[in-house]
Amino acid sequence: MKLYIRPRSGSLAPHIALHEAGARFFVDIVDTGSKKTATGEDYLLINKMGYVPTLELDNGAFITEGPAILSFIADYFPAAKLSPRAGTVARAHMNGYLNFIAAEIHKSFSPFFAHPPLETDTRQKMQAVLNRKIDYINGEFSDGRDYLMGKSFSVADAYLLAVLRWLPATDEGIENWPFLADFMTRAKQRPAVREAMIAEGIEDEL
Ligand SMILES: N[C@@H](CCC(=O)N[C@@H](CS)C(=O)NCC(=O)O)C(=O)O
Repeated sequence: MKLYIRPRSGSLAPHIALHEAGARFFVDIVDTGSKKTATGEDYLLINKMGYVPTLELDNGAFITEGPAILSFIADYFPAAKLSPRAGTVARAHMNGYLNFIAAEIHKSFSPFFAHPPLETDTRQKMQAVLNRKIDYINGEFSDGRDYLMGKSFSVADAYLLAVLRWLPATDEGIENWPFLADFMTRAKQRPAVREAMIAEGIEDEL
């Protein structure tokens, strides 16, 4: 398998998931500006939108879109127990979290990486939009669960960690959401999370 990533972006989530699964995989780093990969491939032939992540299978198939890749990894490596079993209500709930993180949280962070930066007014409005979504996911942990699906770490947690680490690009800090601050501390103790973060050059956050 080969995972196409841009370090420190949303592709950190499948990177963590592959480490959690104990998968044998290669990483190719994409320059999302030039759309070339570190091994010299034309990335637009791999992912028509030119964004990361993309997972390439050993048979040459490509899987795009973060939640689809995460779901695939969970199903392909069942022994790693990175999701509830397909066809269960719990699995539907996990898919709900994947979609919420992708469509609501991930995309609400995007304006904070805009060039040129947002005007103060718009930035405040965007912060309020983002806060509301983070409030919701913080509240999910108020029942004492360790991870989104309960006791056990799932691919949705890998995605949640990958997006929450962008908070420093905004005007709020993780300390404003105590359940999520605890979640981040807990998740970063996992060997697979540490391996992926070290590989992406963000060991200073551990
Ligand atoms: N819908 C896509 C979004 C992926 C995405 O936004 N990727 C960002 C990094 S977090 C990216 O590659 N941006 C560069 C670009 O759009 O050119 C997914 O879920 O995979």
